[in-house]
Amino acid sequence: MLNKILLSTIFGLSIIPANAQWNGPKKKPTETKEIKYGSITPKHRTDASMEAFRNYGLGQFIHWGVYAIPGNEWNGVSAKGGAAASEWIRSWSGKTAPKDWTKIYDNLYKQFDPKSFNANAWAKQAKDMGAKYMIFTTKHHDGFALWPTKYSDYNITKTPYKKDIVKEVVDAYTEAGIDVYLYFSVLEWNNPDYMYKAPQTEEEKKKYNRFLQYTRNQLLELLDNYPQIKGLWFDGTWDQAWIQSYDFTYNLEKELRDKHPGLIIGSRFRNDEFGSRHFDSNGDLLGDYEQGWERKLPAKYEWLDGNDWDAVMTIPPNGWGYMKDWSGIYTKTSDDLIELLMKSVSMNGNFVLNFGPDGLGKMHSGEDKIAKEIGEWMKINSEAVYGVRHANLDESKYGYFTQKEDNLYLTVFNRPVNNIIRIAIDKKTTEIPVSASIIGHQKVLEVKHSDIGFDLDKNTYYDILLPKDYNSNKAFVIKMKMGKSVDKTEKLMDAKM
Ligand code: JFZ
Repeated sequence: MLNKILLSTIFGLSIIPANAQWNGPKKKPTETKEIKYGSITPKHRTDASMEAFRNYGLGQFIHWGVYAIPGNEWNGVSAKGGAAASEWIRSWSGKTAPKDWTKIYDNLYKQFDPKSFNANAWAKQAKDMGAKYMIFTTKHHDGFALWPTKYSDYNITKTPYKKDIVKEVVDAYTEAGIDVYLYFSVLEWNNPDYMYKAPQTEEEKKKYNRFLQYTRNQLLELLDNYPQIKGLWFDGTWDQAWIQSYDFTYNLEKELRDKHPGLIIGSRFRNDEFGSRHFDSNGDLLGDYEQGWERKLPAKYEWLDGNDWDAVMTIPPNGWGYMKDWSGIYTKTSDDLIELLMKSVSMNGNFVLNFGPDGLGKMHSGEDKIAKEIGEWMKINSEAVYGVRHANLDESKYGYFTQKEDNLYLTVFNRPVNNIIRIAIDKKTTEIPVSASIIGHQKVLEVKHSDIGFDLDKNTYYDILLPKDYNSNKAFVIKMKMGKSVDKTEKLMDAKM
């Protein structure tokens, strides 16, 4: 919310509309409207590509572009407070901004020569971390293209590096068995044809139409160049000019899908003719999954209304591009991130962790550390992450449930002092935990039925006894086998009052 206010008032560049807020359950419209440009995809695609998306669990985001060179500072002066985020540094303004900053920024590409860049090393790190898909910035709001686009000169071939970075990334990750999605910002700060407000005059319409055709050309070009990609991750689609182009974007979505069967597109691509974004005016999701969980998670599974979704997350509080200096800010720990990961997958979402490599192509040392720690954890516990689904149980104060067939997982973040993990099971269900163990730990855990007999309680309880000598300084996963109940819960009489 604060971020949105900042973006719209300080920079006055683009305004994220209020209907893109993700603070609670979506209000369903009370009446259905006649919509011509609404959702064109089923609520729940069941094809192989979409099933793969649902099984990823963990992903990696990479924000890379010429903003990596300054790394949120210039000549030792921090852009903190002067720019919305490190990848927004071009819009640095106020007292701390260097003289002629925009000009300096727009010439940075002449120095872009990432000598340490090794796409295979990035892919290996992502794989070791446990990522099953990755999203790569082909072009951020500054308009700089990391692939040799035919449609703009502001691209990688004009840098000393010259080579097609998007190709290197797509090839390396695909080779490593990680699915690739391409991030694409429609918004372009320094394209003279770009417009924030809807075009009014004939001349403006002509100009914006050129921009729309340019956008279409680039997208078709990306699909032609990198046919292995699984999806497109859109951004910068909140300005009025784009919102008013619903006829164009509707047809473009169809064209992209026809050209690339199985393509996965999130809800941040387009809107209907009433300006309704992410969800059309009848409340139907636009695109294949909900793309509004950015630096935040749903508090309740019910808010999601059965839609697929992903959450994208930064390690610093904000800032997606490289940030040289991590001092003086809270950076999330691997414990924080593993908890966000498990919370996401427990609600059927994918968790996507962002990395912002530096101007030479190296990850921040803090990111290296996080990737390693998450990877070590995933090596033991990933079966509670991949291919799992929301478990139909009451929330647990110890951690998060996930489920796969007859395996129920509880990732424990809060260990009780008495070492008894109490699982609440609906009395009406016949599936109960029949055995339990800690993943990565040999010992079988004792499971006891503790039918407490609370009056009017819909649940009965199963106690899992943790070995007192089992110590862990990270979250651990209790794996339970679910099976048929043998001892029937006694039917106690409920009090009449
Ligand atoms: C956008 C970009 O502006 C940012 O630089 C980064 O690439 C991020 C992944 O996406 O930022 C947004 C977009 C939407 C919201 C917030 C930040 N939103 O809807 O709350």
